[in-house]
Amino acid sequence: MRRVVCPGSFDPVTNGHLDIISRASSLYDEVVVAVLINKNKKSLFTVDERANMISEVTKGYGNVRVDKFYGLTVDYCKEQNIPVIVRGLRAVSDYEYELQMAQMNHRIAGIETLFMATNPEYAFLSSSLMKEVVKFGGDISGLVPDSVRDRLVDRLRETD
Ligand code: COD
Repeated sequence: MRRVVCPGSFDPVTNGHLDIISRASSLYDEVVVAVLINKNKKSLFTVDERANMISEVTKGYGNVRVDKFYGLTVDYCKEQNIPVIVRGLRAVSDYEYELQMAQMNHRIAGIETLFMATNPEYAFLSSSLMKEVVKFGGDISGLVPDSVRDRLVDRLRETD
């Protein structure tokens, strides 16, 4: 069975993330979306909330599973016996960091990275921009699933 890991912060999941997940799901038998448990980074949503939102919006795909992990992505890949990581590349600015991570991951664990060119329709999306736009009252409809948009609005209102 051919499996791939799609790791990330997903705080929260956007239509850009979903585009990569959906395209990976047509290439592989199983896509594991792995949400990083990062104790040092302050996130808007808890890791469980982020994972639940992804599960909800990917439930239509028969071959997407959501999990959480702590530590190195390559250790998670080894533990799950998955040899490939998929990453989306939005722009040249993503490239340097992604290349460095891919080369390190290959060097220390032999894990391959598959880069997917982002769909231009979503190339400008990032979770942090979504939060900033909502915080100041902007409309992000069509850029994240509606259920995620509503949760983002509620959460940012609560924390205002
Ligand atoms: N369109 C398409 N793809 C997108 C878009 C978009 N608009 N936005 C984001 N993506 C892609 C990203 O390129 C990435 O592939 C994925 O979606 C997840 O993105 P984020 O921003 O939610 O997640 P990141 O980039 O913060 O995740 C970083 C990791 C958690 C993967 C990384 O920090 C990591 O592996 N950490 C664990 C420790 C480790 O192993 N470090 C690396 C050592 S070499």
